[in-house]
Amino acid sequence: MSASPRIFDPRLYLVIGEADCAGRSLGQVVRAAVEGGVTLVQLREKTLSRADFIQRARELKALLIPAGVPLIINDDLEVALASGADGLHLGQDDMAPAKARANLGPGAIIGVSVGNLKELAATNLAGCDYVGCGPVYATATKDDAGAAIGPEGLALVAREVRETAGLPSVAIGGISLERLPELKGSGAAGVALVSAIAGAPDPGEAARALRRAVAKARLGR
Ligand code: TZP
Ligand code: MG
Repeated sequence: MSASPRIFDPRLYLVIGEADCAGRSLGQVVRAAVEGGVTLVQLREKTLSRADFIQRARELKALLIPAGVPLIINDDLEVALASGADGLHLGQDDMAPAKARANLGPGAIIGVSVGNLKELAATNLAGCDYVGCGPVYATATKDDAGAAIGPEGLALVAREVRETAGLPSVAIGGISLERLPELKGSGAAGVALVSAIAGAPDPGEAARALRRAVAKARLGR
């Protein structure tokens, strides 16, 4: 879809919208976070018109191209198509991953959210590249995130995803620098975060510290 993004690497996955940036601009926060070591960015805007969402996605894509970091769009296939983004992330209430794949083509990065083993069993992963798994911990960022499954629940889902579909899982929900070491041995290929980076006083330093913690916990290894 876009100019040679770096290969899919979910180790430190920033999920972000302007409302998450504590009054700063989205571009400012994402630029700092990418300098700090974020490997993948998802634009998650819940209140914008489609035209404004497309505009913001285009600006973000332009900012990410020089860094070689792919841009994923939350939920909206039309925004993904119109903005030249690298992929789409789908929730349980969104279109099937296979439909997204049919529209976006073989090179797109497509992910789906799964909250627990029961949801996983009911999800058709055909066409997916990764599964977002959580919330691992309670989170104030997403109202309807569902019950926290903890590192043990994450490990169960990640194992099932790997064994049945051969796909990587990315942990999400309430993950912080302090809690990240608890994910060691969970089998997750990376962590997806909103507030621990977007809401941090220094998003670049937060990303840098989280990258080190991801390596220390051997996620994605
Ligand atoms: N999906 C499940 S939990 C969540 C999303 C988008 C929010 C994660 O935000 P935070 O601030 O990292 O807890
Ligand atoms: Mg959704």
